[in-house]
Amino acid sequence: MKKRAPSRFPRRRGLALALALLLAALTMIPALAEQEEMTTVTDTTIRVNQLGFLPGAIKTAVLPDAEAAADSFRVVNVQTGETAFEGQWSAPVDNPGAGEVNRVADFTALSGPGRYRVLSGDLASPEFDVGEGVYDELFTATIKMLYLQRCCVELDEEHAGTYAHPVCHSGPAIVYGTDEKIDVDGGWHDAGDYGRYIVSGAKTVADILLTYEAYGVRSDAIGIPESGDGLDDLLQEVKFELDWMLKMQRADGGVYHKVTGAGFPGFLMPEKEIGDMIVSPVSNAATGDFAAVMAWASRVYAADWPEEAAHYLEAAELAWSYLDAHRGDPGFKNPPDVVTGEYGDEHDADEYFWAAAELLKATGKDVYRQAASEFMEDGGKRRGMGWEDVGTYGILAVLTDDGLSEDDALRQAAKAELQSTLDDALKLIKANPYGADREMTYEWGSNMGVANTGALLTLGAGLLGDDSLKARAQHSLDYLLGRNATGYCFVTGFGTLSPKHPHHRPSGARHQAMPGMLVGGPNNGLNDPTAMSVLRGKAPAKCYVDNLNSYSTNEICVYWNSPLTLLLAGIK
Ligand code: G3I
Ligand code: 9MR
Ligand code: ZN
Repeated sequence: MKKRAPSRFPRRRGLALALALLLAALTMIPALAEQEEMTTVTDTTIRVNQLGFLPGAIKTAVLPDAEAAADSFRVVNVQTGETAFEGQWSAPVDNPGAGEVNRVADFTALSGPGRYRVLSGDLASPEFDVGEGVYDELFTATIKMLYLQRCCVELDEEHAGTYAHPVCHSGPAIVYGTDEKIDVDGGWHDAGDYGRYIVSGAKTVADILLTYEAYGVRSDAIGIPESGDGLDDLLQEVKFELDWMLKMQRADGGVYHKVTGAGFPGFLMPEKEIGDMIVSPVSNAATGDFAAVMAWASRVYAADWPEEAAHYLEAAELAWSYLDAHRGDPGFKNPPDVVTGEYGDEHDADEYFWAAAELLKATGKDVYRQAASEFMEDGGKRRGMGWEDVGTYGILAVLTDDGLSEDDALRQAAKAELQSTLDDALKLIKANPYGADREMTYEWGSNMGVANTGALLTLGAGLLGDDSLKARAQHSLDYLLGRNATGYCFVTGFGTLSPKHPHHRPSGARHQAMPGMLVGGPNNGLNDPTAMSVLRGKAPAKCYVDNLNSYSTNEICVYWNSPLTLLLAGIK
């Protein structure tokens, strides 16, 4: 405790001073009201990560219009009113993707816990926190979201609240073009629609397995029905998807691409979509992704679920034998009368590479080592951690394979590839004041790309022995949580300004956004009628609209959430 300084004023003067202060405080009330007003998030508001920062993190805010504020800025503690940090804005930086000239405020040195905002002239940022645990609630919510997307089971009130629903989409599904009906119950609804797709599910599984393996994250308190049973909730949730994936495998090892209705339903709760479920044909991409995540899971689940683990490995090897016999098959195309998500992919060398790398890591067999080497060039270098390009997952598998020595040629090639992937991303991040690794193109689901890059930076820090990479991942997170050209924190239910009308059927049906979902974000392809009508002419980084109908900017997906989960785990 600080000692109170003796008063420099005699009593009477003390009273006069108190009165004067009171008067001053009263006259300040309009100023305070004004201050409240100016903090409403508008296009000129200072952009900042609306959740905040861990004490040791790089901390920055961005001024969208370089001309709009004074040269200096203050970071004020909103509870005490004290200025906790003062600094100068950077020189103006061109930001063509946003159509802006920005300035950056760096207040990394501020590390004391508290709730703050950045002020400059008559501009302010939203409030944010500095402290341990600022991302804990968000982390849990991003995983809980997967539970809320579970299909073919009842979600009860206790665990799903507003989004509780009876069993949906359950029962035999028709294998396209045949009379055969098969049981494919289980798995997560992909996104705002209720389809269940192998390639996007595999990407989600990969990110959660990475969260578990790379960072040792364990939780028995996600708030799913299995919580509290002593087994890990991340693995429980992923197992729900894996066990569905197993049902999507044909006897010859090939894996069906997806199971969906013939088209997309309206904004109904899932149990109200009652048309036939159709299993679309096998694809190499689905089979490769399947082989990769099953081989991976066989290692991770061996301790707690040995029987399942053995089954996963068997399924992975069977999938590989299918792939081996089907080299060169064309990529998946929607059958003429199925119009749900296509997830078409003409290049399968990356799926072959990832599958071979995971199978090698799980079994050590020479046949997979040869295949991994064979597909390294065409597949390993097809960078990506998405539904389409997955080379980077294979690279990560090779780099963490204890069976390969440090100087193994495959490992050396993987290391060089990871280094150059990250170098390229960092160049883009450094050139963009908002920290997205984007220039003039923001693709459908660009937020996944940003989250992937942040997640890869944190993983790269460990794998390449460079701690500075982890610190830089903060830029990706800041972008997603509010320091961007739209001013939105892109996760529903979090931050000061977040999407209220995501393209997500349960949210639409209940007229309330389900929390913890990362929306797709800016997409200057303007790939839906709403985007076309309201975003035309906007700068690429501003092509986002919080509108239920804008599926190309405001949809949500399990595989957009999962890299955010991974990024959050890596930043801690
Ligand atoms: O391949 C081109 C590339 O050459 C080009 O440089 C780039 C420029 O934007 O575009 C690339 O194609 C894009 C493709 O994704 C691959 O990234 C298309 O423009 C883009 O329209 C396409 O978007 C996909 C969208 O489905 C439409 O097919 C999204 O990635 C994908 O996330 C989304 O997935 C949907 C499912 O179909 C259904 N469920 C919801 C889900 C999310 O909206
Ligand atoms: O709701 C669908 C969304 O999940 C998909 O990502 C998107 C693109 O395939 O399509 C949405 O469905 C729209 C359909 O394509 C066109 N008619 C309006 C549908 C939205 O309600
Ligand atoms: Zn369902």
